[in-house]
Order: sequence, then C-alpha cells, then structure tokens
Amino acid sequence: MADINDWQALSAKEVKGKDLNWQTPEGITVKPLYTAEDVSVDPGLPGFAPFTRGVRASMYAGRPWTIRQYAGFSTAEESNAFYRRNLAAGQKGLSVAFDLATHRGYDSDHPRVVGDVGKAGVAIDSIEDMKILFDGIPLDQMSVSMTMNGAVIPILAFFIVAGEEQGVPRAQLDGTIQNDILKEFMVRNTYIYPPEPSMRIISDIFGYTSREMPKFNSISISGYHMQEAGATQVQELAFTIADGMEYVKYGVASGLDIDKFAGRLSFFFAIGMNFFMEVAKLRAARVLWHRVMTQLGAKDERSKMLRTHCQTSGVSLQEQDPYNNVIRTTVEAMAAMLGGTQSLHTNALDEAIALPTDFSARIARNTQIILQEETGMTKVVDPLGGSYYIEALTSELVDKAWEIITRVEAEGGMAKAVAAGWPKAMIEEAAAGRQARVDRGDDVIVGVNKYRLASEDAIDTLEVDNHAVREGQIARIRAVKAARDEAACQAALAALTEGAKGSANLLELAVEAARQRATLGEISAAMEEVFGRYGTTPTPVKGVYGAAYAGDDRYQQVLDGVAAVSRRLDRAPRLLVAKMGQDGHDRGANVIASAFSDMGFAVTSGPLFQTPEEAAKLALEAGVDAVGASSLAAGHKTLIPKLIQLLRDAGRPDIKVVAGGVIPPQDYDFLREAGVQGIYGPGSNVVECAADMLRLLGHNMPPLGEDA
Ligand code: MLC
Ligand code: 5AD
Repeated sequence: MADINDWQALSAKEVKGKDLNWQTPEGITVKPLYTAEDVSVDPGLPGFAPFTRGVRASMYAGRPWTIRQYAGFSTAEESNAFYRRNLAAGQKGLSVAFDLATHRGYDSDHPRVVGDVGKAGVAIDSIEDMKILFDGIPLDQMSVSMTMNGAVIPILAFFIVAGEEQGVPRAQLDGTIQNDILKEFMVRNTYIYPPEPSMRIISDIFGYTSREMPKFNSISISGYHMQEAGATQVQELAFTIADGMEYVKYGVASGLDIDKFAGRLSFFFAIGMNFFMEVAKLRAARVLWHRVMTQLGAKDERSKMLRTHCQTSGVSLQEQDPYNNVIRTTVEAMAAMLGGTQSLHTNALDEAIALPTDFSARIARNTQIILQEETGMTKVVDPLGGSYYIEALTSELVDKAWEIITRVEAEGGMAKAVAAGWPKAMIEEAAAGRQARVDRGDDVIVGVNKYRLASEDAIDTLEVDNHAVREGQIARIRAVKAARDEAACQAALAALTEGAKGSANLLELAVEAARQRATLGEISAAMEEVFGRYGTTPTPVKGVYGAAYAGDDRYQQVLDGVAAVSRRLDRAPRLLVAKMGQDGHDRGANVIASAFSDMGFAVTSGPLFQTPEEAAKLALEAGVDAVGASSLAAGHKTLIPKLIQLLRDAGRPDIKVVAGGVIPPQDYDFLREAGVQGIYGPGSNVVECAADMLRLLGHNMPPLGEDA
C-alpha cells in the first residue's frame, strides 16, 4: 500500500514542486493532505464531555437547530407584523434588533438621535412599545433573543413586565439577552456606562435571572462582532472564551454559586467563508469552554457545555452582484450546522446595502429550511467527526486560542486586557491586513475584485422614514408620561439611582420602574447619574497598510500624489474621519484612518457618536481639507447633509465631504445633491479612495493603470 512518502512524491510531481501549503491569516499552515497521523485526540461522543462533537447526544437528528432570524426596524407595530409573517413562514425563534437610540439609552425624542430612530432596528421607548412588539406572540411558548448590551437593564425590565402583562410569569420566559459588554468596549461600541459599573450590571442580571428566570439565557458571549471587525478565527475564539471566563469570575465574585448561573451562559459566533476553519472553530470552542469551566471549579456538566447561536458573516457579503451573497450565506450556514450550532441567523442578500426586505428575508430563511428539510444533512450527528482535517484543525485551533487565553489570564483577565487596548489593536491590525489583501486581489471576492460586472442592476431595498417613526414615538412617549402615576414613577426612578450608589439589584429596581411606565431614557439616566456616560476616540493602528502595499506601483502613485499636494499646501493634506449619530461600527472608519495615514494624510479620527454640530466644529478646529463620514446604520441622509450645511454656514464650503459605508445606491443622487463629493460603498478599494481624494484636492491623479 502507498504511504505518505509515496503520496508526497506523486503530488510534487503533479504540481512540479509547487508549495501547496496554505498560510491562513490565523498563522496556521494548512497542508494539502491530512491523514490519521495528524490526529492526536479522540473527539469522543456527542453529548459527552468535552462536547467536541456537540452538546446533545442526538443533536439535529433529535431536534434541528433553531431558525432564529435577527430582525427589527421602524416601529414596534411594523416589527411585530414582520415577526408574525416570518413565524408563519417557518421561522422558529425570535431575535430582536433594536435601533441605536435604544441601544445607547436614549428615548426617541432625544436631540442626539435624530438620524437613528427606527433605522438599524426597532425603536423601543417604554413598556408600551415592548408590549406591542410581542402582541399576539405568547412569551411562554416563543423563545426570544434580544440583542441589547448598553441599555440592557431597561430592556430586560420591559421584557419581564411585558410577559407579566401578557399573563406569563417571568419564570416561564424563555430566551436570551446579549448582555455582553466586554466586546462592546472592544468592537461593537454600544456601551453607555464605564467598564466597572457595566460589569456590575452583568452580575446583577446573572443574580436576578438565576433566581427568577430559570429558562432564560442570561448572556450571549459574542465573538461575532470581533470577526465582523476583522478578527481572525483564532482571535475571535480566544477573546470570546476569555470574555466568558471574565464574566464567570465576576459572577462568582458577586457571591453567586458557579453552578447556579453558568448553565445559562450562552455564546454567539460569526461564520465566515473559511468553511472547515469555521466548523473546527465551533468544535474547538466547546473543548475550550469545557476546559476553562473545569478550571474555574464548575461541577455540573451543564455549566461546562458551550451552547451557541451563530450568524453568517455580514462582512463577507458584498454590495456588488448581490445574488452571490445567497451562495456565500448557504456555504456559511452549512459550516454552522456542521459545527453543531444550537441556533442560526442567515443573512439576507441585501446585507451590504440595507436592512432585509420581505423578499430577501424569505430567501435567507429558506436557506435554513432547505438545509433542514430537503437535504438529509440533519439525520447524522456530527457527520464531519473523524475527518482527519477537521480533527487536526480542531486541535490546532484549541492550541492557538489557548496561547492567547493564557496571555489574557497572565495579564489579569479580559477586563484589564480590554482597558489596556491590545485585543482591539490586534483585531484592527488583522482588519487592515485583510483590507490590503482584498485591495491587492490576493484574497478573491467574486464580483468585487475579480469577475466584476460592467454594470449592475439596482435591487429593491427597504427604506425606513425615520422622521415619521420619530414623530410617532414622540407622541407615544408623551401619552405614556401623561397617563402614568407620576409620583410612583419618580419614586421608582429615585430608588434606582439610590440602588446604583449601593449594591441593590438594579434589574429588580428597574422592573418596578418599568411597571410604573418609566421610559428607557429615564431608567438609563437614573443610573447614569451615578455611573456617568463613557466615551472613546478611536486610535487606528499604523503601518500595516503601508507594509502590505510596499512596492505596489499604484500605491506609489498615491504616495507621490500626497507628496505633491503636501508641497503645494506646505503641509500634509488633512482628513477628518467622522462617525456621526449613534452608529458605533468603526471597522471601516479605522481601516480608512489607518490606510490614509500610512499614505501620508494627516488624519484626525473623530470620537464616536458625534452630532453633525460636533463633527463640523472638530473639522474647523483641526483645519481639515476634507471630511470622510462613515455611516453603517442608515443615518446618512439626515446627518451628512446637515454636516455639509454647517460647514457652509461657517464659511467653509471648500471643505470636501465624502461618505463611506452601507449606503443604498438609491440614496446616491440625494447625497450628491446635498454636496457629497464621493460615495464609497462596501467593496471600495482604499487606494482608489485615496486617489479620488487627491483629485478632489486638485491633484492631477492618473486613472488606475496609467502612468503619471
Ligand atoms: C435541543 N434540545 C434538545 C435537543 N436539542 N432536547 C433533546 N434533544 C435534542 N436533540 C432542547 C434544549 O436542551 C433546550 O431546552 C431546547 O431544546 C431549545 O434548544 P436550544 O438548543 O437551547 O436552542 P435555543 O432555545 O434556540 O437556544 C439557543 C441558545 C440561545 C442557547 C444559543 O442563547 C439563543 O437562542 N441565542 C440566540 C442569540 C441571538 O439570536 N443573537 C442575535 C445576535 S445578532 P433547555 O430546557 O435545555 O433550554 C447581533 C447583531 C448585532 O448581535 O446587532 O450586532
Ligand atoms: N435586521 C436584520 N438584520 C440586522 N443586522 C443588524 N441589524 C439588523 C436588523 N435590524 C444583521 C446584519 C449585520 C449584523 C450585525 O446583524 O447582518 O451585519
């Protein structure tokens, strides 16, 4: 029989000695062939420790994963109707997306959120909105996930009281609250309070739910947003498990018995296009969690069992030739199922353009239904178990992630690491590296940097009229406030503020405030009085982009262009990268800031969450030549024209304003008429963005492929 040496020789001959090893961004060398020699660990059986092959013995053969589509937009009424249509068409669990005003603890009438109400999710201001959201949906039968981290106390309180007023005792509520603040400070940015009180809130929720809500998952420890921000799979895996360890330690330090709450911790991962890596990642995550929970002293096997939701990757989807996204999502959904997820969201094909329409949501949902009901793939438990490659990759991911986890622990745990900033810097470095590989064409994206269409047909997208939603919400806030027992409401809010000063359970106090019709903004403010509000300014990495492009001709042309403009101005051209509104998605802004600064621009990264007034003021103070406004949460039509107007009013119409992010092509004309001089959607090449900027600044930049 042939042995591995024979194979080596034959293969080398076939490819004429070409190196077939693949260096992944994780720093893993993937070989072209795996054999029994590569497998050193027996993965055991599903349903048994360390759960490599799945947390249930029967897995999908017994019960398929939950088809749980994340959704929310506009008003509670509209979102409720959307949920009901989806459930009727085969969705199995709910998952609520809130708008950014809600995330950040502002009522819809707050002046800072004019562009955000109802846009990236549903607007929820009080218990009355929450009741409408679940109208006709029995909360004792439907499991509900709520992606909420910043305003987690008022939202969970509204949910509990909505159940109560539907006649469902809280002990019967089934679902999950995201409640994962560490990754907010790292990548997602919808925090409200500083880290310490934010961590206390999480322990309070563990305490309350472990006592009162035995079926409710008290947290969804999320790596998803790390991968979206550019993390490699190893980084996502390691930091997520390390976050989980930190929460467990805080819970224990607050006096809870580990086995009383750990069984209701849940996880959430992104599933990108590296198929086998993603399958192995979910298996490795289970092994790692079992290991760390054993170390932390858990006794109950359920405390050590990593149950997870997955979502196919948003960043892997493209604006160009968007039907390709259906294929990408299908591949990713298969990786999630073969990795053994408990629950799954499949993204819609219009992901890179807008929120899902009924049509795109249907295709996304049916992707899962077809996998479950047409393919037979659910009939066998962990069908990839025993694959030499999968088993070897699983072990390698465990080891690689363990190195990072060990570093985090040596430095005092994830809260300290997040405060020190190195995990975020590591992720941003990976993001800049990925962007450079895509721009150079080293990483292929079909329809974007290869096989690009000459012209594209527009697709129908969902548009939310945020002004109308805001007016409606303001009217309802007024009605709620007019009808409540004001004294009782104020007393409940005062008790919450007192509780924040001391050590009372904040969720318990907020439940009372919710019953008394206090609004989300009021409940958040009652705690903010004691905790304060936290703000940050991004600090993009340096050098990664430049290094990845060293020696590239086009890059050199841009460098020359920047040098020419600098000579003319007698200083480097100045750019403000602005993030306005409550949109905290800063991967794109950071990549641009980092790349432009490597190219020789003097870049100011504006703080997150600015109003147009604040961004205009900063632009004037910094004396910039141009502003790049990054928008991923649909506030662009309100916020960017306002910024341009303010710059004009200040006598500086010469400052160029360009926009980047998720902007539907239908809005391009509107923005151009408002004075936006360049619009860069997903898939834009950063070097070409810089070339365009040089043109705007009056430099005679040659087109791509031509000499100067
Ligand atoms: C499951 N069950 C079985 C079984 N499989 N019983 C017998 N045999 C089998 N084969 C049981 C389970 O034990 C459980 O009961 C019940 O069935 C439900 O199954 P589950 O596997 O727990 O699924 P689910 O209820 O869907 O819970 C999955 C979860 C949960 C644990 C991962 O936390 C969850 O739903 N998370 C979703 C998070 C989410 O949607 N996030 C969106 C983020 S979007 P029991 O009694 O044991 O519980 C986002 C984007 C942004 O964040 O905005 O940035
Ligand atoms: N409705 C549906 N999906 C959403 N996402 C974010 N907000 C919504 C919403 N309101 C999805 C997108 C995004 C990821 C973070 O969650 O896929 O990339």
